[in-house]
Amino acid sequence: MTPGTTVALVGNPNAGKSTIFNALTGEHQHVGNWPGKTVERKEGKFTAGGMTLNVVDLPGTYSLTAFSMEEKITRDFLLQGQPDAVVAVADAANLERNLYIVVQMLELGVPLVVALNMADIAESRGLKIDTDRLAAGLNVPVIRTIATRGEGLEELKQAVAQAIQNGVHHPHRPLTTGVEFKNDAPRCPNCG
Ligand SMILES: Nc1nc2c(ncn2[C@@H]2O[C@H](COP(=O)(O)OP(=O)(O)OP(=O)(O)O)[C@@H](O)[C@H]2O)c(=O)[nH]1
Ligand SMILES: [Mg+2]
Repeated sequence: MTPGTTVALVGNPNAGKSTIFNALTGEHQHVGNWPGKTVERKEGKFTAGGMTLNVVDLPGTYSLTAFSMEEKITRDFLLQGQPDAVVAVADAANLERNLYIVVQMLELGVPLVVALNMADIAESRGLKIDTDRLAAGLNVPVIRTIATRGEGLEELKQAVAQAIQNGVHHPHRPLTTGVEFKNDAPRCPNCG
């Protein structure tokens, strides 16, 4: 891993992580394999808020329970405290199912931004998601994105840069996993 600040893209399979990854990194990406695994590892760079950030496109996962090889890779990467921030990519058209991994990301205690992707599909089905209310409920920024059209990606970049600068402002209590994750992210005063 290149030294510096690393952002991990996490979310259910098909939520749009790789589309966001490609849009963020453009030409600045490297594709390899996870050590000893046949699963593709994509890493790249983008700039936001005057910072150059490494970004890793993690394999799709429904939870940190790690049943599949993809989930195990994602879990190990997160548990080893590698990312300085996480973008949880959620499919807005299947929000309830997608929120489970988002909640698990809250428990990591790392700066977190939610990309509420596939907004076009959700809206074409008549779903109206109040992103402000969701953000207030989760206590993390929620950005509406349509990754295939590049919509919301500038806002997403800004939110990631801001989240890294602000440190953690959400609960660190393990709600679903019972596991305390270790990382060096600055803690917010309310969390202790
Ligand atoms: N309509 C629409 N399609 C999208 C959007 N974002 C991604 N897609 C499409 O959804 C499909 C899945 O996107 P990917 O980026 O491959 O999803 P992923 O999360 O990387 O999937 P895995 O790597 O399998 O976990 C692709 O066909 C994308 O073109 C979006 O905002 N709107
Ligand atoms: Mg992908």
